[in-house]
Amino acid sequence: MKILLISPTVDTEKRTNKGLMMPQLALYILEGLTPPGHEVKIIEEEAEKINLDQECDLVGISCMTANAPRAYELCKEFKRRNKTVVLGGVHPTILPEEAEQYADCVVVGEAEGIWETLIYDFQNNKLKRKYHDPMPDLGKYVPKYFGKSIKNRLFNLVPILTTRGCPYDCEFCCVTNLYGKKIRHIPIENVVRDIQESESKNFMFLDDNIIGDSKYAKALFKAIKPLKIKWVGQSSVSLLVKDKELMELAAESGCRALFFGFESVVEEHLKSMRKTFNDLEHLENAIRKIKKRRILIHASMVFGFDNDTKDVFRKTVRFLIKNKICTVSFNVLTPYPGTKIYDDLKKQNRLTTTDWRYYDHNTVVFKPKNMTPYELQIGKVNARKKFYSLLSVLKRFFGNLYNPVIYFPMNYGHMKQVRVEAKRITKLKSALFENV
Ligand code: B12
Ligand code: SF4
Repeated sequence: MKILLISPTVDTEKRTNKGLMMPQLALYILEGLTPPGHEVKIIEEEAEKINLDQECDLVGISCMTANAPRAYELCKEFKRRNKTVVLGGVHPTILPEEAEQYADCVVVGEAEGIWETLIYDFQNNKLKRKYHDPMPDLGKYVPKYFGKSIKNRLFNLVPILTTRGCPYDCEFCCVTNLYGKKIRHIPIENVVRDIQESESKNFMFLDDNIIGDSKYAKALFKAIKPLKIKWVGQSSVSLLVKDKELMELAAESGCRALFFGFESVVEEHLKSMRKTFNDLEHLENAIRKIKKRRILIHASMVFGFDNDTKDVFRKTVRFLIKNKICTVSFNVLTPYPGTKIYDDLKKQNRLTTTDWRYYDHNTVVFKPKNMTPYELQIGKVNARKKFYSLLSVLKRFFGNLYNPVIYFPMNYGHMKQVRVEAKRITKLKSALFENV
């Protein structure tokens, strides 16, 4: 049987160079779970065009919220060609009833423990409308050998996973809703096996918080240290610096950069968050400690919380430059379905669109409390512009001297993206911001 696995793009007019993208792990997991004897083809539409008429028996599409409209369009096209389509991923998991209107079958949650059964049922004409295993055995997680698909991709980074689930349940995030509050683990020996089999030396751990369970994380770091790899990942800043041994083990095991969700530098807001420090002084101390370990910091910031006023952009950029942060993602608060923020804003009649294409962390889709949607949008673009100005890149370099090989290409990439983003917002102005 021929199986086509697709990650749809958001904008079919735009293509990204595959060399700048990391392989979509979900599709490779599905390939790895596929029983022998089937032919699997993976298409990442952001980088390549899909031939809708190609020969295949089953189409599996993975989507998050922003590419859900395109995923639904693809469902229609393939069904018109008499193909059977299965939808899975973040968005169908949160809104399965919506996804069922377009696909023959919807997978809610994780594919481990389901995909093989689904294929068997399909071959025996018994495909169900919905599959869901609420607690799959993560020991079954088998990413397919990536082979040439990762060669010449972003820094040859291999995506890898060790845990699922997050206890924090932040009001703007759907992860706890997706994977549950309990942190579940992939056996460490499987992680070591996957690292060795990939034949790569560069890895990106996709866990929401690689140190969420510190006992497991310490054992993992000890086990991977002898493999002499370099890795980047996401972690909670407070958990990391509170545990000296953990931080040392992370650095010794090859950690080169960490992605931290700082989210805000507004102290009233920090106080309400459980996953970071509740004042700026502690956060600044933590940054210094992490840098001492020669770990680059990528911070994720979110604008648009109810306690954000118009000076939040200036304050945030000042904090990030002062602390010489390596790179930053500037996001706008996005009320993804399945989050508390979505329910609250919907009740308060503050959503300005439910066109999912715009639910991407980059586009304002609600009425903020202390500014207009356009002020929030342009404030975010300008904050990014300022942070990635040449002067700021040079100033911040002095706090990141230990890894120029990552520092400069990453900052250069963002500098180029700033112009693209400004153009996109000018284009969107009449569609999204004129009447709100
Ligand atoms: C790592 C990550 C990234 C990496 C992706 C690396 C890569 N190429 O693999 C990077 C940093 C590039 C990234 C970028 C973005 N991300 Co991201 N990302 C994540 C993160 C932390 C893990 C995703 C992941 O790969 N997990 C591992 C895989 C194996 O899990 P999975 O995708 O859920 O797949 C499993 C099941 O869902 C299911 N499944 C999935 N697809 C399918 C399909 C079929 C047919 C079937 C049967 C089953 C199935 O089976 C899989 C195995 O069990 C999640 C948070 C999370 N915990 O989910 C956010 C998350 C998915 N990202 C999010 C967002 C918004 C983005 C961006 C839009 C942000 C931005 N503005 O740039 C971009 C979009 C990039 C793009 N073009 O796709 C949001 C999505 C919210 C939403 N409702 O849409 C999340 C949930 C973060 C959050 N807390 O809000 N991301
Ligand atoms: S933002 Fe991070 S810490 Fe908060 S619920 Fe989502 S994954 Fe967990």
